[in-house]
Amino acid sequence: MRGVKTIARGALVTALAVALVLLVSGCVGDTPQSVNDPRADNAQKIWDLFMPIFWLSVGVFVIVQGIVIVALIRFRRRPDSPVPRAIHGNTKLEIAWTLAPALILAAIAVPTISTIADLAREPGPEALTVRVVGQQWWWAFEYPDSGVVTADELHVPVGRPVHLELKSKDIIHSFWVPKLAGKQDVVPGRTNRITFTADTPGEYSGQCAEFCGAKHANMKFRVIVQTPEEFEAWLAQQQQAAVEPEPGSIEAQGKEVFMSSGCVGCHTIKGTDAKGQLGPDLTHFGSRGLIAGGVLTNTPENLKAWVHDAPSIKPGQPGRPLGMPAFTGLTDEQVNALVAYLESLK
Ligand code: HEC
Ligand SMILES: [Cu+2]
Repeated sequence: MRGVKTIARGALVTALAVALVLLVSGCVGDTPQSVNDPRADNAQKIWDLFMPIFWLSVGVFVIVQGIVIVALIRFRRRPDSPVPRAIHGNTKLEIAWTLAPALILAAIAVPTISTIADLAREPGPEALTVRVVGQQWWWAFEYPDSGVVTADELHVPVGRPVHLELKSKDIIHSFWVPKLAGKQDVVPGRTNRITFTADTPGEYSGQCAEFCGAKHANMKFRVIVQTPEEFEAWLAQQQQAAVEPEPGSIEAQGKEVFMSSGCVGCHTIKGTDAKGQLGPDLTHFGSRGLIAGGVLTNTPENLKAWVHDAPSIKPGQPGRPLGMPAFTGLTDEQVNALVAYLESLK
């Protein structure tokens, strides 16, 4: 008996230690995709709804577990205890524990429904509209008022409502930037909406939050919140045609490789013959910080690796090669020229 008790005590201490480590690990500093640090009205409203419900749940948990523990200890079997009297139901108790949760749920429903309605409200005419197109496995961002098209990075001004029209090219995705706005499904054949007003400039990471196939985990993006002046400057720059390389330069060679290697079938570079629609618009690729749904940061070395063998960097499902193909046939010199050209497209 002694041995069993010692083992049980050891197991309990170990379990508590593990639980404590897990609890404390929630306090680590840098949490780029945490909802508990809202930086926009949308995320703030959800957080303000979540906290009271969380503490209410803690109260329910403590009361229910307290009653269970008291009952276990007080009414436990003792050596000389008689066989307990059998009882059949208790109407008063049953009404009480049916009514109490119903009342709690009704109380939670009031602020929940009003928050849903609040978040779904149409923004005013001053809002910036951006069309977000989710596709396996990257995000395109289109600014219909200025004709700008980009990928991987959504630029928005601070303090101005942003109205996202969410569309899908293929299957269901979900758009989620935890610090700015709640999740919203992106469904083929319909347009869903998110409105938020960011309150702090900075970079916020986002992620597809609906399993959408082999590369789902690499369907990331970034929201760059800028001051209105920075944002207008960025927009003006993105509206320009692609930079034209100096004749005879390595960038000019790269452009030639690009135009003759099949890249044009899938990519657009405005002002050139590249008019493909399958992959991201590369007109200003050099001004972006991420490659291919955030699987790499945009550096010349990473871009080189990507152009050489994209499928091994962003692995998918064998036999179903969706996405960018490998270009292992290109020489090192050709890839270096391509990289110089693409990085010059600021
Ligand atoms: C069959 C279509 C196809 C061809 C051909 C193709 N690409 Fe792509 N490319 C894509 C797709 C799709 C993506 C997005 C992949 C992803 O995010 O998973 C992509 C992504 C990229 C990116 C990253 C863009 C960004 O903003 O993140 C670059 C750069 C790129 N391709 C360059 C090239 C070059 C250079 C060539 C020619 C050597 C080429 N591509 C040929 C389909 C293609
Ligand atoms: Cu997705």
